[in-house]
Amino acid sequence: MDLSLTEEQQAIFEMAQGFGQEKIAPFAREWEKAENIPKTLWPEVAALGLGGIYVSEDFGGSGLSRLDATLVFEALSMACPSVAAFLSIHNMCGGMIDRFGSEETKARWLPKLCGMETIFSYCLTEPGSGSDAAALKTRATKGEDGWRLNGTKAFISGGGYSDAYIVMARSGEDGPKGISALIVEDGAEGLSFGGLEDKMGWRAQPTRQVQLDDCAVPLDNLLGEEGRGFSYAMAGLDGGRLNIAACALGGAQSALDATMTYMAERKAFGRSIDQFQALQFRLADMEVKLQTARVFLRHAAAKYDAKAPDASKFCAMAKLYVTDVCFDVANSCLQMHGGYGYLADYGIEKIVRDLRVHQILEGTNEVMRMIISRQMLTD
Ligand code: FAD
Ligand code: 2MC
Repeated sequence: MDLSLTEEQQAIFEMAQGFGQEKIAPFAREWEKAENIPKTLWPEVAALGLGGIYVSEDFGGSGLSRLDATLVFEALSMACPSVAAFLSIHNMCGGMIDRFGSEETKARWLPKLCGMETIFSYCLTEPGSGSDAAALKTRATKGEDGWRLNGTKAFISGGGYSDAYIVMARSGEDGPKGISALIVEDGAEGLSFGGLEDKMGWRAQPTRQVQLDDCAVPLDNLLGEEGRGFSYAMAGLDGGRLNIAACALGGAQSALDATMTYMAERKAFGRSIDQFQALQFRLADMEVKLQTARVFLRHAAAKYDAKAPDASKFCAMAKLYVTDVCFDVANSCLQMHGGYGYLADYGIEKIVRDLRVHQILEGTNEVMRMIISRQMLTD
């Protein structure tokens, strides 16, 4: 399989990288302090076609591949993993609507999603169920005049900030087959939010509980078919995991780039620290880690694009491998900065804090091992 980038893909990467360096990087720390990404950013993101990267062009998307999307998220994440990852969740929702929505659903939601007039969040996790997502308890009851939703979603990225939420809720029996996916608009009767979570990283984007108290949702806000919501949620996460891995890669690459510059300037024992072979070997190890992570991620994305039967397993493997390796690289970069790595001004500690959660969310890396080993034992 040839994984070298085409000219067009190279241009996509450079466009996203340039945008990130100009419009995100200079403000990343300010937004982290404010715990808010200004909404004025999103129309600019949408103007570049990044609001619906793999949504079909018929509905206002860019119609790009998942491999292309990994390039976008790697490049944007070099400016700020938290902002890039927030956009990746919105895009995951766009992919789910594009793939599973009826023509009416797509026509209703996708143009505004792609234009980022409607920012989407994804609500699967609950206070009592994270890894065991199919045990969710939020109830969706269908009446003649619409759905009523009752329950609480935990850790929602964009909770209280986004304009719409894809909520996985139980409309039927226990287990995965009793779950439906519904679109809940901000302002819906019975929708409220918990307080802002005080997090280690990903601080620029708000995380809150989403509370549904007899929340009124129109009948036609059902995504796809009743009872299929869990499969839609899992399918969404296959691609989401590629994106989350790509965001880890961009963060780690920017940490390594900054470390190379720093090592050439910092002196100890009469020479710049990049002259010590022990540290040169660490650089070599980090380069190998990032290059293998990149190739493996793009291979998994190509599998997804080709609809390969083992694509889910490869998405899980890429998420596990890339996020672990990238956290290690970022952490090593901090070490090679000495005490300065621990100071916010050098930018490395933020990357370490941001990347840590990539090993936890969109399925913990233990859950990734579960998906991989189950598939191995089935094959
Ligand atoms: P638990 O499921 O309670 O797991 C606890 C520990 O046990 C973990 O180490 C886990 O790997 C391990 N474990 C559990 N089961 C097994 C097993 N069978 N074998 C081995 N180990 C196991 N969710 C959303 O739906 N939408 C969002 O937008 C969202 N954003 C998030 C943003 C942040 C900053 C964070 C921290 C989380 C977010 N999440 C979101 C939730 C995230 O997906 C969950 O935290 C994650 O899936 C883990 O669930 P849990 O926290 O309940 O951990
Ligand atoms: N694509 C499509 N369908 C899938 C699928 C996939 N990748 N994976 C599973 N399914 C279907 C599966 O086919 C089955 O349907 P059917 O019986 O019709 O064949 C159904 O879903 C149930 O599958 P399982 O039997 O594998 O379900 P199980 O309860 O054992 O759970 C597990 C599987 C552990 C993989 C899942 O619960 C999981 O991924 N947990 C982690 C949760 C998670 O990733 N949360 C992330 C929240 S979002 C977030 O963190 C953000 C930051 C946005």
